[in-house]
Amino acid sequence: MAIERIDVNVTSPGRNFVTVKVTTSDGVVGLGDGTLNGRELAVVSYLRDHVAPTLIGRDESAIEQTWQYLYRSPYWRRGPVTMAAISAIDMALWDIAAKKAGVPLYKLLGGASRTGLLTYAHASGTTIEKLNEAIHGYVEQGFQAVRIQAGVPGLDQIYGVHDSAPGGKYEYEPADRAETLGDGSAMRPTEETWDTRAYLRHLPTVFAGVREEFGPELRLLHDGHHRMSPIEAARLAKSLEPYDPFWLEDCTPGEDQDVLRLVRQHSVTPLAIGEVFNSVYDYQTLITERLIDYVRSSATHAGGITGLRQIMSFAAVYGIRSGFHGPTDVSPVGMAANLHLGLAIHNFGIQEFMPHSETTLSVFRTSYVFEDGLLHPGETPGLGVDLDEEAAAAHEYVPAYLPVNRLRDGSVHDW
Ligand code: GCO
Ligand code: MG
Repeated sequence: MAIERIDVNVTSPGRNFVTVKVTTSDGVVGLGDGTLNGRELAVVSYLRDHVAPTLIGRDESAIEQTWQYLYRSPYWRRGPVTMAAISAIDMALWDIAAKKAGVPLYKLLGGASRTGLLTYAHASGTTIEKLNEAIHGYVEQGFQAVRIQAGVPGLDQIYGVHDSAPGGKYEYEPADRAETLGDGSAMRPTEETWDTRAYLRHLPTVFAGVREEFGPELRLLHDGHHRMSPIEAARLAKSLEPYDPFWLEDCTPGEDQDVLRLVRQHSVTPLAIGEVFNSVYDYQTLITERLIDYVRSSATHAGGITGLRQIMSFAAVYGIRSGFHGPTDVSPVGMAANLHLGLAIHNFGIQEFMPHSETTLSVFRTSYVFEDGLLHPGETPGLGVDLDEEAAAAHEYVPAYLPVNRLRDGSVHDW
């Protein structure tokens, strides 16, 4: 049997998603997620113009070989656009293989290593009181772990912070419709202002307020979103220690791997990095020197099941665990891929879970389940996600970008 067709679907049910649909000569369909928030159409072109034509007629079961072909043969390696495209194809081929075997994908990956996946939710609030309200909502839903982000006095809108709807239902996820300028011919992302000193002073009081309300058991995570210098990151990691954080994520921009040595020298706060990485080489120093505790990549950006499994096998040798990226800009297809791999590998740690909106879930039909704080990919053969193409067609692509971040003096800062 062979790959007969490759279609690339772009839909925007609340936010943009890029989905690859591979159809085999015997009529089996596989789906893969290639969504790259804010740069979606670059991946679409890469797939339609440069990948799809080279794969028609090839054996769909040669997954490893196809991965190597797409990684090595273009000569230009890695990068978020290339790797998102490879991810989408790889996921679709694994989906097909598992559907043909008549089993949920995790069974092809070695079977379940656990009963379910410990999952964390995103709680946030402009004040500590509002944050605590949001956390109560998640605890009531059964979550055993929450990421906590709070407003900083003196700063308006900042990363990851909004006041939840009652019941802790999470609706915030950054990707603003681009602002249209003047005659509508130019578009720009929205802008935010940042002050690291104010944040560093405030965050320990947020952790203190949450611990006081919830006691020692609830796992608390925090995302620094790449905003600190090495010494600032070390200070923050150290100042959070009394509150027993589960992890501090992206305390510095991760591409400068060496600086994590400084953070480690000063603190025992567990560290998580990697949502913007796309290959095992981005982790080489971080893993071999054990400078992180959790791998933050997702199947959508790190080369699909094949690429992410490669990273996790390497990490396993060093006792480093997974904390796969699961924001709403990873589609339900990518989320399912994370879940199947997470269930199968030995070195699973925790899974991020921002539930998709009702609108998104009316286009992507999922079979994963959340119960007692644990996610499970379900028992449907393959990835277990269907794309309703008719419903998808009703939601046209909308240009949307993450905000830009500036210091008070106007300098561009990491967002
Ligand atoms: C997270 C992330 C996301 C990113 C988003 C960018 O930890 O989930 O930091 O919220 O900002 O994926 O596209
Ligand atoms: Mg993050």
